[in-house]
Amino acid sequence: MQLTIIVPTFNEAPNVAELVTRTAAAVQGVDAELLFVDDSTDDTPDRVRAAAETAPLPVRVVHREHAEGGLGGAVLEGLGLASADVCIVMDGDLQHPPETIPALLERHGEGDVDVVVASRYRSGGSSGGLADQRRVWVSRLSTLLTKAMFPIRLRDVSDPMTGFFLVDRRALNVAALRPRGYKILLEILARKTLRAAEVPFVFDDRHGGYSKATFRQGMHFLAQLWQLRFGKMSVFAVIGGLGAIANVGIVWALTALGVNYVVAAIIAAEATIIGNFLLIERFVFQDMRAEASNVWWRFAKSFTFNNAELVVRIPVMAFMVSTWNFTAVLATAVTLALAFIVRFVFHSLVVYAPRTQGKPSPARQFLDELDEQAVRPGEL
Ligand SMILES: Nc1nc2c(ncn2[C@@H]2O[C@H](COP(=O)(O)OP(=O)(O)OP(=O)(O)O)[C@@H](O)[C@H]2O)c(=O)[nH]1
Ligand SMILES: [Mg+2]
Repeated sequence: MQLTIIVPTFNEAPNVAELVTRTAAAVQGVDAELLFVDDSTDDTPDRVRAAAETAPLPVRVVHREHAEGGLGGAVLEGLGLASADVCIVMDGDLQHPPETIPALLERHGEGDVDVVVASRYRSGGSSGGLADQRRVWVSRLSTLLTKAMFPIRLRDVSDPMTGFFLVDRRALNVAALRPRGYKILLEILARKTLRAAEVPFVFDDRHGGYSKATFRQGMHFLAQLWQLRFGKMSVFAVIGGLGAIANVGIVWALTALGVNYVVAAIIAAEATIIGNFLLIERFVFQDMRAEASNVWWRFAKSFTFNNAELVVRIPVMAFMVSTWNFTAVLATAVTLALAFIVRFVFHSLVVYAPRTQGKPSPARQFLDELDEQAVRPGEL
């Protein structure tokens, strides 16, 4: 097989038949297959099976029960399941016209690149199908930001955010890719220096169905971008910084309401610790959660550490001021910086440590048992 066309789908039933027909026509004479990786809650898989019966090329659908990693996860799964090494990823809503496939193949056929991007921003291309002016600006700005962050790896790519591209999976380290977020091409291009080229395409209007792009995905994209560029530690730092601001804000608000300042400080500290934990779960260590201990246990470790840190940092500061003659401000800054590093290391190595294969400790067994009992459905 020469080519696998991977189509991630989430509730695209009204588009399946036309997509199969147009794709089949576009790849006539090529030994190709169509592979749908589907997370739908509608009858998209049935529509695919129905279309497969009369299609002139092999059409497969893999329906995923748990939709791991959303769109990005679906594409990665498709890359793993493809029969051909040369894969084209294409949306299921016909915004990516299958008629562009021959141009992608032809460019790849020149033999000097691993990735061919279908770009909305090359001359001859168009982003006309973006739903409204706001989406156009979001797309433009995020493209600009992305290119600024990866000036070298994205040198030849004008549209790193497109979901329409050809990739030779032999050039990838598929295992190193993280299926978070919407922008799998960015993940592919940013991880490793690949040889890339582009062909223009006209981004069409959605054929049928509804958009799954949301503000939340936009936030995920920013987190993804940041992580690719600066790694986990910087996201962790940003969250820590936000926590410090929230901390001050809560103390201010509570004391303004007449709450005693010590009580206010304690409430603020605990609230920030919990908020921090929720944010790092979601945006820093999300890819390590599956292998780590359960969420309550992680929370217990994180919560204990942060409270211990609070308790330890003050005497250390006092020691620095009284013995080493540090100013209070300098002592605060130094202990905060040290605490930040220790906290990061503790979280990555302890809180999110992979579960051990051997027998868990008695304390751990007790907590797991408690956890299991607590979530068991009640029998009345
Ligand atoms: N398998 C899978 N596919 C998804 C998921 N979310 C979106 N998709 C598919 O990914 C493609 C792109 O999603 P769209 O909703 O069209 O996103 P978009 O093109 O940025 O937004 P619009 O311009 O509004 O269409 C479509 O084929 C969707 O069906 C998901 O969680 N799992
Ligand atoms: Mg779309």
